[in-house]
Amino acid sequence: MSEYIYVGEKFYSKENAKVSVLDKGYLYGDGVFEGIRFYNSKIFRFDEHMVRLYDSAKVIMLNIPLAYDEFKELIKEAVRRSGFVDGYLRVIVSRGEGDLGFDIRKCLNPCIVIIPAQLKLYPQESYDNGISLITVPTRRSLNESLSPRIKSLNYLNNIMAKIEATNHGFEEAIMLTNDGFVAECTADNIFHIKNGIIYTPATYHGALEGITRNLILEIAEKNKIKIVETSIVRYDLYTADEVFITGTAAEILPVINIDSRVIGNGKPGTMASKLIEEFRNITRNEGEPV
Ligand code: PXG
Repeated sequence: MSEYIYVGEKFYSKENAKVSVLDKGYLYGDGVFEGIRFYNSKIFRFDEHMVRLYDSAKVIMLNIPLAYDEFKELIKEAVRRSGFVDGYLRVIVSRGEGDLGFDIRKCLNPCIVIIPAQLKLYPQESYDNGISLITVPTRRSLNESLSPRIKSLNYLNNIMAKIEATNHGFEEAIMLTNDGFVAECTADNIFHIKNGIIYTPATYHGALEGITRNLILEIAEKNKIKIVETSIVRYDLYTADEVFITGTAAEILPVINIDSRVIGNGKPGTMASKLIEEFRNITRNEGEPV
């Protein structure tokens, strides 16, 4: 049985990979994580993910018990051990074991988990034909309560939004800020195109600074397409020529309908298709070899 899931201090088989019930990650969602892709045995935008992980940890005052380069090496080893050539990595650092209270001073051993996996979130049909979205009542968490820029283990807010979407037969939800601006989807950033210009919610409106989002900004700039990070309301999405969503797991998905309004001509847009093509090119060629 191959041992490729790292927990605490060593690798385990999938069946034996376990964490303690006293881990604060389990008890309170106290920890941080990253979802990373590797293509053709090369880890995509590895440093960007790792920097975001260390930044999230810093904000919640969690000391990652490994030096940056050591951590990267360990992740590469997990990929090598898995034998997967293409796949997804879930990297987690939780506060570790303490007592049943909140005092982080009692948690002396943060727990690292690395899970290489193979993942297909959406069927091919969704990529070919596009998906439909619904705006849900659950709002993106307030900056003033828990910064939505922290990729914490506590995703209940987004899970509630996802439940609302699936209850209505939709795969993904649009989440608004408390004052009604479009923030993002539950695990994806959102973009729309109007008259050849690409728009996406600014991070101060609760959008995670997604690695795939950054890649779209980069591709647009390289191709001299104007791209604007700004305040967006539902009206802008309903009347857009094209809409698409991006995330490490979903990659790039065209959107053809939002809240029962047909987007553009109801088919994946040509500009989005070009971006997807460029995205494929980059993911095929870039990355840090394992
Ligand atoms: N917004 C949120 C809230 C996210 O959690 C993204 C946008 C996209 O960011 P990246 O860096 O991946 O382009 C995320 C991504 C999943 C999954 O399995 C993904 C995320 C979190 C939980 C699950 O798709 N993060």
